[in-house]
Amino acid sequence: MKLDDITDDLSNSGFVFRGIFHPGPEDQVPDLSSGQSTLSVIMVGNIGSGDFWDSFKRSDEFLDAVSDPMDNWTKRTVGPIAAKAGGEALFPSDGPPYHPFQKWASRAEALFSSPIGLFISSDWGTWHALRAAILLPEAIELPAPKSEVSSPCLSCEDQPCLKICPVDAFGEEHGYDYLACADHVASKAGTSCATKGCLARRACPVGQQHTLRSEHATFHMSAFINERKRMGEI
Ligand code: B12
Repeated sequence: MKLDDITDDLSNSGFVFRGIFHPGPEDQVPDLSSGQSTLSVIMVGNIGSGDFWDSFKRSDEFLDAVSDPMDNWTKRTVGPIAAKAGGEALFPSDGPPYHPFQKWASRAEALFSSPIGLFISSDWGTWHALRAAILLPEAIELPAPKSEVSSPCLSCEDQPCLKICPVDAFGEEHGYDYLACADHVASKAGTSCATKGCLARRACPVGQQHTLRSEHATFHMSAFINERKRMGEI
């Protein structure tokens, strides 16, 4: 199976090929369930809303309003693409313990940790997500490396992402205070975060053209808040 066939299958379903790497022991990539070693890992995700959101909105999972619709649709769609390629898929929601998807993604393409914890690309900022990793038992030839890129945060003097959060959810001392964040997003004062996406994320000047559409942002923020409520955390 050629890499082009896999990337075509992914893009025909609304997903974006996010790069490929050959794992080493430090990457903590498991073997396949058949016992074969994983020799290549293909990262799958989305950038902004784009085709991904439109494809998801047409899915049975979205239309039937099942629980965890995006995760379920992703599993139903990417699982068979991985199997057709002779491999199997892992998902970021598998866990806890969770697989280190951000670390794997940064092995597959130029991604860097940002001051607010999300990983950033110089092309699409933080407006991307990871949806699956396809593990393959063969060492697929890696595409030619692109020219060296460094983190856009290194040349960002103002760091507006760290100044704008009304509840100071991101701080050097406390890391990401996700409960303060959730409390705010669930309150009237947090309507902007709840309907347009995290203010700190939106303050970043990088990749603004990939900002999520309002309905897509609302979907993720509602899921974040509803889960905190279900867990009795807020
Ligand atoms: C657990 C988790 C959370 C927890 C974090 C709990 C905490 N302690 O901070 C909660 C539920 C709060 C959360 C929230 C969100 N998350 Co989250 N989360 C994960 C998950 C499933 C596992 C992380 C993990 O344990 N990794 C393994 C350990 C070993 O690695 P680690 O580096 O120590 O992991 C830490 C960070 O990933 C951090 N973290 C996770 N999410 C977020 C989000 C923010 C804003 C920050 C600062 C930190 C953070 O928490 C982890 C534990 O301390 C990953 C998926 C994955 N498998 O990686 C997604 C993931 C990291 N989350 C992601 C996102 C986008 C979000 C949200 C922004 C989603 C949304 N609503 O739009 C929200 C944040 C709300 C906001 N301000 O907008 C993306 C990040 C993509 C990127 N660009 O880097 C991931 C990769 C999922 C995905 N499908 O792409 N998340």
